[in-house]
Amino acid sequence: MTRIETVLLTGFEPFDSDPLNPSWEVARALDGWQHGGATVRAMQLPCVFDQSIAVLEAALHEFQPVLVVCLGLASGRGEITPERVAININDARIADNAAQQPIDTPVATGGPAAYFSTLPIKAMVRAMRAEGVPAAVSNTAGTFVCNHIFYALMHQLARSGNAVRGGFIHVPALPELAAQHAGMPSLPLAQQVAALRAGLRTALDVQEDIREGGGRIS
Ligand code: PCA
Repeated sequence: MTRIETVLLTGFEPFDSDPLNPSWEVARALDGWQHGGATVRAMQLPCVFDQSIAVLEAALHEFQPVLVVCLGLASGRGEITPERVAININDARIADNAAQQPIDTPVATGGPAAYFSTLPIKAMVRAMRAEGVPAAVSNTAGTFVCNHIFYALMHQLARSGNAVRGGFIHVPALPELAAQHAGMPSLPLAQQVAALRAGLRTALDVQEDIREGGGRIS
């Protein structure tokens, strides 16, 4: 029997009274996309502390993916940003979709302060740029539900002890969202999807990340 390899790609439901969440639009556009014997399975996560982790963990258990990439919206950013680091803190500036607003609580009690992404983030950024899409490494995923799920994912993968790669990518607003917020940068869906295809290809094919500057002063 041929083993079907799954790439789990998650996006979030809308939050903060937005009508849509680009991260889910990108994920679902890639549902069923294949590369090198692996097939993308898109899944929507609730924008809710803890509940999002339960949904993710159930999906990890069910699909036993070979690669896991979680997506979220970072409105205000104009580039696709693979995240470098997840930190063990919840500090919500706004309430989540279940009206919870944790302040300075751990994602996982007793867990390490942080985890690094195990995706080849520099090579992914290069591949995305080669598609003509603005991309950059980010050194903070914030302290809201995106960092929360990123940390929980890395914590789970670390504890499972297998070599499954995982990480988180923030995506910009779509033009239809930016049209409601003056000055908000955006990228069209087709460009975001093209960048993610390049990023996923890289994450599946490239073992060693490249050595290339990705630091920022701020
Ligand atoms: N972005 C939020 C949570 C859900 C989403 O898409 C964040 O950056 O934490």
